Amino acid sequence: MALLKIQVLGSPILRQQTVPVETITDELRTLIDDMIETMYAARGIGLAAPQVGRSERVAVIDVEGDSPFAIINPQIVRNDSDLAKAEEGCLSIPDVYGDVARPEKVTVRAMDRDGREFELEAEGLLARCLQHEIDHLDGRLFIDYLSTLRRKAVMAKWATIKGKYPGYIRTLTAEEVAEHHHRDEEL
Ligand code: GNR
Ligand code: NI
Repeated sequence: MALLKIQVLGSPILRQQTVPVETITDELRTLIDDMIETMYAARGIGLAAPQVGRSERVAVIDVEGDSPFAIINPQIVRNDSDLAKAEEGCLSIPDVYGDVARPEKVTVRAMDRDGREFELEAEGLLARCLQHEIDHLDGRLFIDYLSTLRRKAVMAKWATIKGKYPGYIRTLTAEEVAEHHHRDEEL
């Protein structure tokens, strides 16, 4: 397995549309495994392919911390008209947070890593994470939903942070990875 580099805000691939997966190859399964490892090392609850510089329509999610799964070619087939507002962050915009209103419940149809189609009815944080990841697959980021005022504040903050990521690349530090393994041992 391998840790992947994370693309941060400013990297063009984060704004590109992804390409649906036609066949699930061993190479794609390796990508999925590496994305799961990277998500854990970065302490995220989800990670989408464009965040690791890839354009396949695939993301991984683990909201509970013990049950990672992949969504391949996901689509939202139903969403609740009730919106819920909660704070979001993104591994591609480190140290930036903002409130986003999204449908409280969604039904997502996708393929799993074995090519089987499944439907997932979700609410709460899982529903939010699914929508956040599917947004990534369409080139959208959570900051796109902020008010003009809040977005300006967030971009001003990002201007002070982005210098830490030359070439719009975030390489997880040994400390970040060590902290992850340490947490594993405690469980
Ligand atoms: O780790 C993450 N936390 C999170 C919190 C609220 C809503 C969405 C997310 S996803 C994010 C990881 C990430 O950037 N996935 O694309
Ligand atoms: Ni994200």
